[in-house]
Amino acid sequence: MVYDLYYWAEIPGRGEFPRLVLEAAGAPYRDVVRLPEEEGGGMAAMSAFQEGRGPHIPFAPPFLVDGDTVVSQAGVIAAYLGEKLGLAPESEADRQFARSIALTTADAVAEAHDVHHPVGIGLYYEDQKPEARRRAAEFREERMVKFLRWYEKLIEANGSGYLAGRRLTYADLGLFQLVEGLRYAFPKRMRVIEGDYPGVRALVETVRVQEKIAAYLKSDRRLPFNENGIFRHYRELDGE
Ligand SMILES: N[C@@H](CCC(=O)N[C@@H](CS)C(=O)NCC(=O)O)C(=O)O
Repeated sequence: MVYDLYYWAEIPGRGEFPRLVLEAAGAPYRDVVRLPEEEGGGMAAMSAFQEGRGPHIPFAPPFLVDGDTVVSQAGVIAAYLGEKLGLAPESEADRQFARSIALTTADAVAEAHDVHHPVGIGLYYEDQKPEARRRAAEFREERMVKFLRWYEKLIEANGSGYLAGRRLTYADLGLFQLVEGLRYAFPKRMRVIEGDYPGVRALVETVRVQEKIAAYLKSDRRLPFNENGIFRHYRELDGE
């Protein structure tokens, strides 16, 4: 079974959360929008799906199509794939909690996005710069620390080096992507605070060297962060 992942072709964005799970598991998948139209890809394929093929119509990308099953919401897709592909914890309690972690990571991602778009997602960054500066200060000082401290506490309490259970899961892959995104968007701030979270740092490195992830990160399937995406680096929004 080949999974179909639908997401914007030019940014890693939220599509990267399910994509990392597919890559870490070595699962066969198509990044549909990145394919040529002659092969059933391109933006037309994504629009057609959102307009035409009910009853399960996703509100926004990313979404995954697995036969008759359609799943949207980055954290939910990551959980769905992780549970199917052996990248979820074993016990029921840990499996449930891993889902909570993935959705909390999605919240953190949304907040990182809202730093550069605090007034409206349909407006240009240039039209909301003063508000973005205010939002960025609060995000850097309060929210980044609160999220990272929570992940650190989870790793400490769990005792295995992972966020939930005793093996690498989609929740860990999500933390990897969040930390990489924060490092890209807020390099100065991350340099100052990262050292306070040694468990998080170690887990990010564990993910980076996982065999399939290491190969993926070197491939051209891995898109760099950029200023059209969720994690954007604007010098004026970063600070120690
Ligand atoms: N909560 C959703 C958010 C989805 C979302 O906002 N997707 C963006 C791209 S990252 C989009 O294309 N949104 C279109 C829209 O909201 O109209 C998730 O985590 O997947």
